[in-house]
Amino acid sequence: EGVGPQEYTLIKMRVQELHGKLASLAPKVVFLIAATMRPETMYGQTNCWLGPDLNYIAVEAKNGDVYVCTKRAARNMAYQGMLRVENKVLPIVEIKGYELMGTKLTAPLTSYKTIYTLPMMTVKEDKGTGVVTSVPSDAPDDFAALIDLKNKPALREKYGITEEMVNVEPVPIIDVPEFGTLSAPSVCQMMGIKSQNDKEKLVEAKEKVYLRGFYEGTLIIGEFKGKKVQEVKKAIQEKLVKAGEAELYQE
Ligand code: A2H
Repeated sequence: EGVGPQEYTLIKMRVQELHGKLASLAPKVVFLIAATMRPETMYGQTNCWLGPDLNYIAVEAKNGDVYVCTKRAARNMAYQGMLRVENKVLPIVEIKGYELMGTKLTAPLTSYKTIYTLPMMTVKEDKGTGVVTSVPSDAPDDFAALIDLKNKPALREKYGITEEMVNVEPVPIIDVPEFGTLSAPSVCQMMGIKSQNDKEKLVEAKEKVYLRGFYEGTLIIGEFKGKKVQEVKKAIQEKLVKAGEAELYQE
């Protein structure tokens, strides 16, 4: 980890229907809050990752909406003035990741009208919000975890995930010299990565794709089509924040 605070863009993924423990929150609007370093990739979101065994809480945001994230993230949000009760965390619901699997979400910028929450074993409790948006076109971790769920019926069954929920494909959003428009899938293929268990290779793949995507990538979709990622990252972040679809967060 680097020195000093890390800034994340928090992406608000709206829960379409409130079931189970979330049902008691109606008529409030509930969001899973994903932390990303790559707001410019939100055009390619295909699903949302939660750690099945992590603990999540629901808390009230400034405007009365409900945010779902880890307790640790909620505490940071409270200190950053993002929650209704400042400097304090008052969970209105406590819930395990596995209880939220298969939740239908509406996420900004992606062409998928509905995306689903799915399990990823490597989601860390002590980073970001514990909610990770999945962009398999540009994130090797996301691509590997998605192919695992597609290839392993037993893994899907364990968490009540249907084939329909994983019936998504990486969306070409950024062109990277040599890697093409689906850089994570191509690098995973070149390196023989077949699962999220290929941990060492994934670290290497992630570095390659991340650096090249950021410094040499060009967007091929949306209003900033044809522009370099580096030049538009900030503009896309600001646009999401202005639209009420994202917030800035530090840790
Ligand atoms: B990134 P850094 Cl397209 N556990 O977002 C595991 N991973 C987490 C996490 C957690 N609790 N919270 C955030 N992340 C992921 C997009 C993306 C990301 C792309 C490419 C690379 C990439 C879509 N997933 O990150 O160590 C999130 O995935 C590679 C660095 O704090 C977040 O950004 O820099 C990134 O890790 C933050 O990791």
